[in-house]
Amino acid sequence: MEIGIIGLSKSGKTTVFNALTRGHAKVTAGAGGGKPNVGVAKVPDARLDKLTAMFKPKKTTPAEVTYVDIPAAPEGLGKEAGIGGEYLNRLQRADALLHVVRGFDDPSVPHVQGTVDAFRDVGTMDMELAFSDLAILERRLKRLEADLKRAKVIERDALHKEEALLTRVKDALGAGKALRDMLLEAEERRVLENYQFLTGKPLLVALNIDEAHVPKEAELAKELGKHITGAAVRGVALCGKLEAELGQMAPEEEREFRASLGAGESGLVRMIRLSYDVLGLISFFTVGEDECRAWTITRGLAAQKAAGKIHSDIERGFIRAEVIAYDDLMKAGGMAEARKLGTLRAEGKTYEIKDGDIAHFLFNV
Ligand SMILES: Nc1nc2c(ncn2[C@@H]2O[C@H](COP(=O)(O)OP(=O)(O)O)[C@@H](O)[C@H]2O)c(=O)[nH]1
Ligand SMILES: [Mg+2]
Repeated sequence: MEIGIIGLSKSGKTTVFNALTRGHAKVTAGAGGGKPNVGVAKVPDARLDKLTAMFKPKKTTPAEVTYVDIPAAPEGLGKEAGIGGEYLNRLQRADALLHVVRGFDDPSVPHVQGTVDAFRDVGTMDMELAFSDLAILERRLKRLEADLKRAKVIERDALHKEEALLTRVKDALGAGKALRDMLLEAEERRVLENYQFLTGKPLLVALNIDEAHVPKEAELAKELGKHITGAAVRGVALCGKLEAELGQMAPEEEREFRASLGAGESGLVRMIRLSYDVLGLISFFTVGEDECRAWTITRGLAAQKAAGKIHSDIERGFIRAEVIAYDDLMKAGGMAEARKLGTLRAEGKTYEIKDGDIAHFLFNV
């Protein structure tokens, strides 16, 4: 699962990327360029911490989300020139987009549109994404028209169907509706998936606020919420610069510093969780003396498929899963007690793994 970072030039994309991945990618006041930065963020999860305390494993492995910071934003981005080329290709490959919006005031960092206005920029990027999709739609519709002229009778039906679908999407986009908010049949979604439309991807909007505004983070996030809509859109406010600096500190030092600034739970932690959430992902756990680990799956996955995340042999030779809900394990205080209480139970191949389940798979190959 990969999240592509987008935003106007100098909105703080690389800064936020560094904060998320505790990385050291070069922050530029200038144009930037070169290869994309790819990094991994560990998903903070208090449940995994509790399981680690219970099982005292040699190793704890959290879930991860991959972020991609694409440096060479096209010159015209934010000026209705559209998104194209390698930049577009990279965005199309992402499972979701993270839009970093400039909310910080700093006269030494110029803004593409001259002034700092975060909510204007939220709208600008929505337009850019829509323009990009519209350009792809128009090209495809033109080609379909040509194909239809040459098509055999038996091919016509499918082409007409696709044409009608693309026209519907185009009209909706033109009316300001993102693809992710359109009501579509499963079959239609499948057809559209091939095009990797940007407005069809889940979107996370990060308002990159001023250091001075950190104590007002929650309030600003709420304000941001009024400017974003849709089921697959989330918003968060954080100070990228501060989070990047805090990320370089030792955990204890970070906690003290955060408290002294009046900063609550890390905006970053919230953002990573929301990334997970917006992608429709959940975690299940495996526990033991060697390792406690969080595994990432999409919601609704059957036990046998989930087992395949660990190893293909476990999926192939799946016999059954021993499963317990996180809360039940905490209530019982341990696996042996849970077994006695009957909350540790056996489940078959098709059991749908729930968020927070602790699973042990029995298999035979
Ligand atoms: N004051 C302040 N400056 C920031 C903040 N976030 C980024 N910057 C600065 O803005 C400039 C552009 O940041 P960068 O992350 O390279 O932006 P990008 O072009 O979107 O990748 C750099 O000089 C950063 O130090 C912030 O929260 N506060
Ligand atoms: Mg950058």
